[in-house]
Amino acid sequence: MKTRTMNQDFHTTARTLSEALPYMQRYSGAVVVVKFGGNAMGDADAMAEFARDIVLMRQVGINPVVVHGGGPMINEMLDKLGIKSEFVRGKRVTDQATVEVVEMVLTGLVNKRIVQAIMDEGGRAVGLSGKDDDLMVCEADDPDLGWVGRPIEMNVQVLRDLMSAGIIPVIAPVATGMDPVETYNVNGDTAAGAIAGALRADRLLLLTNVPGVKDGSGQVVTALTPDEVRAMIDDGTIAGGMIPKVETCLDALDRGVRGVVILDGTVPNACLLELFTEHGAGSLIRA
Ligand code: X2W
Repeated sequence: MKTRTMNQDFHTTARTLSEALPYMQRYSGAVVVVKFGGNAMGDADAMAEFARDIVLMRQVGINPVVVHGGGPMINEMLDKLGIKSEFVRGKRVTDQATVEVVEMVLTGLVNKRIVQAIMDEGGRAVGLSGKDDDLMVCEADDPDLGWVGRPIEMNVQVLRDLMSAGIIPVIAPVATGMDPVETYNVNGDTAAGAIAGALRADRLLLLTNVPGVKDGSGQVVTALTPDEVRAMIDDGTIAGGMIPKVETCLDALDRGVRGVVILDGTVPNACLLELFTEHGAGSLIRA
């Protein structure tokens, strides 16, 4: 025989689930592109937790698409190989030797780690890069940067095919050029914005290691319009590494993404907090 003592924690769990219903209904069938930056990845436990959130999203009827970075992992491998690397305006100057390392690290180590983490939580995931099925075709972004790509043509049918089969696509930001022998290194945020735009995604979540866009007094702004973002760039409130990030957001909104959120991916359950609670997380930018 078993007896039951009702514990407050179980009630809280049940209430939390119940309160999430309207959000689950709102996002049912939605396409949510999640950019998982190298700085947000952390240790194996943090990776497992991220994967669990993604699998939960899929379980409640959302179509998550993961686009990852891996800048710190590329740095580590370049260091081991004794290849020097520098960034100009937030992008890695990428010569031939560097692009080979970028492709190996992103499409190999990092991509497969995320795919495995999602499968470990009971989801189905397939890893691909911009090269697969010509998903993302690039041209040189800036001659000074070498093999850094700017997406010029997107073919997202492969993502729709995977999503409709219940499979979570996990994409490494590496692409071909108009000449298929070329390999381009694409900034992870840029790739996520281009993919979200081509999918006309309902949400693009940019997971990073800062809590969002901050105002003049250092407070995180929870919601802002593209015009407000432009004004904050002009008056210097948004500066440094946040500029390319918000520019990616504005570009994604121009391409038809409904809303973009910059949030701290190192906070536990960051995606769930954003999608399924009144509280939300980070800074939401939408028209
Ligand atoms: C990036 C690609 C990886 C990336 C790089 O080489 O580091 C360029 O800078 P995070 O972790 O999202 O920063 N590409 C052109 O974006 O990683």
